[in-house]
Amino acid sequence: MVNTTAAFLSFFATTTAVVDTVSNTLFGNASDVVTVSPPHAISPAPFGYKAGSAESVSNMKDKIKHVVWLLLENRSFDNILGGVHRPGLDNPANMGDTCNPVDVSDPTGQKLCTRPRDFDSIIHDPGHSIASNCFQFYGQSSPDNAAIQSGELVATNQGFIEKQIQAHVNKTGITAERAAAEVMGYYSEEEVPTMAKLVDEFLTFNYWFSCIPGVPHKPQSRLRGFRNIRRPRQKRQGLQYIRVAFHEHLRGSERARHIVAQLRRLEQRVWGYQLGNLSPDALFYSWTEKHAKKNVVPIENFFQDAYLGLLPQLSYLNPSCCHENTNSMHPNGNVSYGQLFVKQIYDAIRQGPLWDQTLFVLTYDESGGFYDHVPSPLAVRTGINDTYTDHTHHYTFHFDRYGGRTPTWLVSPYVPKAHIENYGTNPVTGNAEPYSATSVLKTLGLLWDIDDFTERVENSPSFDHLIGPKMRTDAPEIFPVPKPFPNDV
Ligand SMILES: *[C@@H]1O[C@H](CO)[C@@H](O)[C@H](O)[C@H]1NC(C)=O
Ligand SMILES: *[C@@H]1O[C@H](CO)[C@@H](O)[C@H](O)[C@H]1NC(C)=O
Ligand SMILES: *[C@@H]1O[C@H](CO)[C@@H](O)[C@H](O)[C@H]1NC(C)=O
Ligand SMILES: *[C@@H]1O[C@H](CO)[C@@H](O)[C@H](O)[C@H]1NC(C)=O
Ligand SMILES: CC(=O)N[C@H]1CO[C@H](CO)[C@@H](O)[C@@H]1O
Repeated sequence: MVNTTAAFLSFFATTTAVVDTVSNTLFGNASDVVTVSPPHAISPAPFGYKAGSAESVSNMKDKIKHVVWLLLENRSFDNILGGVHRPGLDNPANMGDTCNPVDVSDPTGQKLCTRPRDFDSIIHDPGHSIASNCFQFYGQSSPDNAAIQSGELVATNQGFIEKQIQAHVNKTGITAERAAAEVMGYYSEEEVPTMAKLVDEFLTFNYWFSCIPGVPHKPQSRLRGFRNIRRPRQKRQGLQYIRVAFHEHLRGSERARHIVAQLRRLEQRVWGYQLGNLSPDALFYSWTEKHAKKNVVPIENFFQDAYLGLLPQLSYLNPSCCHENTNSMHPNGNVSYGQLFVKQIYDAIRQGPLWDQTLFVLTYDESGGFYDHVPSPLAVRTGINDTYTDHTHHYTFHFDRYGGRTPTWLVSPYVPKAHIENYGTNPVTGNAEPYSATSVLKTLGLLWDIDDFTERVENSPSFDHLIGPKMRTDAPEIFPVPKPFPNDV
């Protein structure tokens, strides 16, 4: 098992003040940039509840009867919220712009920096396999795992530009500057009004990391349709563990039967929407296909049930994904389309009769190869024998560190207005621990008496204590309509 104390110490070591003087920037004047991440401390409890305590859980059980979980795709915190000026956000708007070298082996050479860029649609999908993420974080595709765990090798997030150049410049003929702008750029406040509104009105997590760095499978498999692909066992580690319950590989075990039985008690229903040959995430596993297919319904049922007050306990919403005209924000999907989807979901819950009993959780599955200035910390290993090997790069990943930082929100009349949440509390060690998708599972477990799925979930901070005792009555009735915007040329 990972020694979590060492893990956190090494993380702190990577995030203390780093002064990066840049003389050779191609765009922006991000010279003399100072990257200072705030200390990653446990946020004070806004209502005085201790996370996971009987009092806090009982309050949450009293207030929250329905959870709506929307998982957008493949964007980093800095990419989406980089230009949003609100106190407390650990982003370029507050901390200053930061840079990456064009060539990681030449750190004193040319650098390009973060700055607002207009890309409603990113056409050149950044690399986000495990090996790509290794390169982006450590400047090498096969970093020394032992050195990472001991703290000798720390993530510096310097390889994003070079990775994007490698992936797209020769292939498409775009300039290196353009490739850099795609991964280093962020949206201006005017371009992400829906996301800024969420920050102003509800609760934003500053340090929410994806469960694993990258995707342990070939992205191409998605294009061939997941249903016919034998899923790598490791896939379950990185994404929403809720899928684990339906995972065929677990079906034989006693523990799995127990978990599935518990979930079925919840009459769980999952909404998805089918686009082209892609099936909704919820149908990735043949267990769902065989036993719970009726629970996967078109997205219009969600709007109907939200407005009519018919929501089930858990709604898991699948946006459309991964190419033009889709709304998950995954490249090439337009950010404005994704924002409109978020607005529609908010409005439906807000206007419906269950608003005062509902918690809307908005997360991204991973950071998708977009730059973020906050290095990803080490994490409790998911299971003693869990590994994934990338044979091309001769790298074996042990599921013992988090992936990129992603934006995440809690939306409910019971969360504090305009609250920025930093670190939570690891329920096993009592130490500061970043939030992750496993925090959703931990919290749902407390809400509905479901066992922890894995050791990672056991060690994940819950967010029950962020649900207050009193309902807010001034939450906006509807959200503003976002606008499409042109791409930078
Ligand atoms: C950068 O600074 C130089 C000199 O101060 C100025 O001439 C130039 O316009 C600036 N560039 C940008 C993009 O702000
Ligand atoms: C791109 O092409 C140039 C010129 O042929 C070559 O030197 C370079 O290695 C190529 N880069 C990549 C990432 O393939
Ligand atoms: C891990 O793998 C070893 C060697 O194959 C095996 O003996 C052990 O039972 C496994 N442990 C778990 C928890 O699966
Ligand atoms: C998405 O945004 C881009 C950039 O503004 C635009 O060119 C494109 O037409 C939009 N729509 C689609 C379907 O990609
Ligand atoms: C974590 C994750 O898997 N995210 C998605 C990022 O994008 C690729 C496709 O490019 C998807 O396969 C992933 O599901």
